Amino acid sequence: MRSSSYLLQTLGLLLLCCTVAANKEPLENAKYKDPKEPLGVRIKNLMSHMTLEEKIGQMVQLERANATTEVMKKYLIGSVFSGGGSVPTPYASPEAWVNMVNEIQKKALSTRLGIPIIYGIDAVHGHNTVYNATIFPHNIGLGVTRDPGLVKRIGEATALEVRATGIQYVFAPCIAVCRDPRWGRCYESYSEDHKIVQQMTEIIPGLQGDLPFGQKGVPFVAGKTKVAACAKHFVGDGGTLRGMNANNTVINTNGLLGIHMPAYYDAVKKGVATVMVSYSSINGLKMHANKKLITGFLKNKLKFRGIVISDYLGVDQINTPLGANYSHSVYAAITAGLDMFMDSSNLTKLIDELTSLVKRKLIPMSRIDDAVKRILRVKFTMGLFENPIADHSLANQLGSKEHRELAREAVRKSLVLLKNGENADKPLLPLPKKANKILVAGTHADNLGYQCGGWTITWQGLSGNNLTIGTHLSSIHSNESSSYSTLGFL
Ligand SMILES: *[C@@H]1O[C@H](CO)[C@@H](O)[C@H](O)[C@H]1NC(C)=O
Ligand SMILES: *[C@@H]1O[C@H](CO)[C@@H](O)[C@H](O)[C@H]1NC(C)=O
Ligand SMILES: *[C@@H]1O[C@H](CO)[C@@H](O)[C@H](O)[C@H]1NC(C)=O
Ligand SMILES: *[C@@H]1O[C@H](CO)[C@@H](O)[C@H](O)[C@H]1NC(C)=O
Ligand SMILES: *[C@@H]1O[C@H](CO)[C@@H](O)[C@H](O)[C@H]1NC(C)=O
Ligand SMILES: *[C@@H]1O[C@H](CO)[C@@H](O)[C@H](O)[C@H]1NC(C)=O
Ligand SMILES: CC(=O)N[C@H]1CO[C@H](CO)[C@@H](O)[C@@H]1O
Repeated sequence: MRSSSYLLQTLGLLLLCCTVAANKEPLENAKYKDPKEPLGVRIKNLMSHMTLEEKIGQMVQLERANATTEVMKKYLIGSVFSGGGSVPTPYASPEAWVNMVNEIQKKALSTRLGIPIIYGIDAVHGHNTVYNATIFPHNIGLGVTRDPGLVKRIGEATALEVRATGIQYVFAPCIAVCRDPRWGRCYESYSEDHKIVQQMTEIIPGLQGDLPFGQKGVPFVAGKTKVAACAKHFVGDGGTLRGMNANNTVINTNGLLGIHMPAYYDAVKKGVATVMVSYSSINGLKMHANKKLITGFLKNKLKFRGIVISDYLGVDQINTPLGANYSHSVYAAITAGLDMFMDSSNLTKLIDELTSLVKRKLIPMSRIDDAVKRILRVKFTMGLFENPIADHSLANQLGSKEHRELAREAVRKSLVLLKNGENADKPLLPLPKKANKILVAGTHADNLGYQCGGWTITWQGLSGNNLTIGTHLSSIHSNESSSYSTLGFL
């Protein structure tokens, strides 16, 4: 009797352990650790070592404040990010950022498989969360420069500044085609004209590096001075009803494919590593639950092979109110083709739901494997396994003179003069060299924070002159070579 109950126990144990990795090869010299092995071999080998828990952990991106040692190790988290305005300390130096990111990275590296995290941040007009970073004009300004080469150089500069802080991933560019200026996030769009938005996807090879000759459409990041980019927000974010943010884009197939989709062709062709899903809906269906467009179009038709990431709590918004019927939301998002959840608030709920959906076979293991393969592909491709820890060697790139000069060039090229005076015979500009008074008007006139707009230090930007450095109004005042003697304020 004893031996049969032992058999039953063993069987039970085996069943319980059905999520244990199949590969029994010793980890010390596992193939995935060898950079000389081809990408496909490394991915396959690592996945053969992974348990369900380790796979699901890779699919979660947490806010830095939640990335405690306990959580990182217990849930085997694959990615961490800085939410809008989330900084190690106010005025943190690039060195302090590097140390913070490395601290979290070391937690990930100390887990069984030692899979490095990828750390993301909204660097949407320069490395805008970071004190003393170069702030470039917003996309709406860059669009009017009609200069894709300039935008590519801005991508290169931004990548260096982001790497200066130890970060490897940016949630940019926004390739929305803003069709209604009432949309509050219109400034994040290069243009209402999809052709201009398409040209400006040149920022992607700027951020990530140029795809090697002959390669097309594979996620690519050229090493330690480049960052993974993110085309967002897939798709139709700039086409919502009356410009209402994250609302419904009512459109037929021709409109969708002709206006909002074209820039995704360019982004994928140029090797964009990730795509972020939009909070908005298409014809009443939340994009986070849209299988036809995420899997059917982006993954199958455009052959996108990188990571599809949610927007923050985007999955919680599939059902209303926020967080309702969460099990269904997780199911719908994964079934639609989502690979990574940006979600800090409901970590244990998310992991429990996802695990349970897989164990109940409502989500096939093949879907989880597709997601994990994409995440690992990006991590291996960008050299994260070889270079997970950042050093301080790029610190002087943050806010460098060269980058500030590039920003000035962009500002000059983005200025738009709609009308110069009453008529061409009586132009108002240039202003006369000698004038007694000049009126500088408006709440933004003496406010660098306001002038920099949203996504500057914090999510919605800031007021005042304390946290941004730049050409201050007083410098016009004090400019000895100008003859303006009085400045008026409103
Ligand atoms: C659009 O906005 C309206 C008004 O706030 C809201 O009732 C509706 O649910 C929104 N639709 C979507 C798809 O978000
Ligand atoms: C959750 O959503 C599913 C699918 O829409 C639906 O069948 C189910 O009734 C919902 N459950 C609750 C509690 O709302
Ligand atoms: C995440 O961090 C924030 C800020 O520290 C905290 O308020 C929140 O409770 C944390 N959430 C979880 C799930 O740990
Ligand atoms: C800003 O960065 C530049 C270039 O790295 C550096 O020279 C300068 O000291 C920094 N300024 C502040 C206030 O940190
Ligand atoms: C800006 O700095 C000044 C001088 O240090 C201080 O008095 C003021 O409160 C600061 N303003 C903000 C918004 O932090
Ligand atoms: C001061 O005026 C001169 C001549 O107009 C100009 O070249 C220079 O850029 C100005 N400096 C500043 C800080 O505005
Ligand atoms: C499913 C769930 O609990 N969602 C919650 C996630 O966190 C946000 C913000 O804390 C809540 O509002 C949601 O209800």
